[in-house]
Amino acid sequence: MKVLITGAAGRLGRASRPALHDAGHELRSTDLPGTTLEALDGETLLTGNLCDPAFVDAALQGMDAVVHWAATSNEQAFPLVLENNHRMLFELYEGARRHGVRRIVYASSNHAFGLHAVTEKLRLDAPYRADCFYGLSKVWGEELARMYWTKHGIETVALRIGTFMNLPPRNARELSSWLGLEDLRQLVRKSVEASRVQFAPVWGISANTRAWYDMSEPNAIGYLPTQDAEVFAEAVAALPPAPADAVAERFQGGRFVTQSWTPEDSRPRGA
Ligand code: 15L
Repeated sequence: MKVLITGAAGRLGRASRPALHDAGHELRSTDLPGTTLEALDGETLLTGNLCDPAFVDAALQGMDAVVHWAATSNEQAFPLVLENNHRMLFELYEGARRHGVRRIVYASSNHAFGLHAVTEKLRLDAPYRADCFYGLSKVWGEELARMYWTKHGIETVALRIGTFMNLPPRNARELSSWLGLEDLRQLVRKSVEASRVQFAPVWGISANTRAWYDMSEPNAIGYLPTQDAEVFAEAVAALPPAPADAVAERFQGGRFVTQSWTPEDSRPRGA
């Protein structure tokens, strides 16, 4: 299959490209001008800004599918999120319409659900609870993708990525949210290769014992994670304790929730 990878020089792009390459897919990879990237055998590299429709046309020409990692990937000033997440996604899906692209694998995020309490176990149809503007852009992105399936027949696998750092878990939260490298590779390959997915959300984490998601629920791509952050639990317990943060400990989104949080005693009276 001919696959475009965006954000190819980022953490997720770098880690997932070999999986698609080794599976025999023909890769065209993009990132912003100035990024350094070494091409894999047969891979074509292209630099430019996906907010520019002319670059989107050049990138999508002849592609069957897109793995879209490019985005602002944490909480930032709203105008930046608006440009790199909302606007870029609009340009990409409009480009997909122009070029007859069959499927987009979309990097959604656990932060679209980050205001759920850590005591909850979510199923795939759980209500969105964004924890910041970045998380909110992922809610918008999932709904945009669902709309493009229904109105234009462009399929999307929405990967609700937990924590992928290409490292073992670094704290207690990551024992729940961790995604291991082998599972990431399986996830991306199945997202591209599964037949007929329509609009399909999938939790992008490993089979973590402490997962906040019901990983026993079947998903449309047949993703079956094999790694579990729990094997690192002892090592995590031995780390120096992180500074206490009652808000972060209460919500799945962790410190993304604490950022720009108004303490209860500073809120409008009666709130
Ligand atoms: C995300 O969505 C971010 O892109 C990533 O940098 C991590 O912070 C991750 O979530 C997380 O929740 O750990």
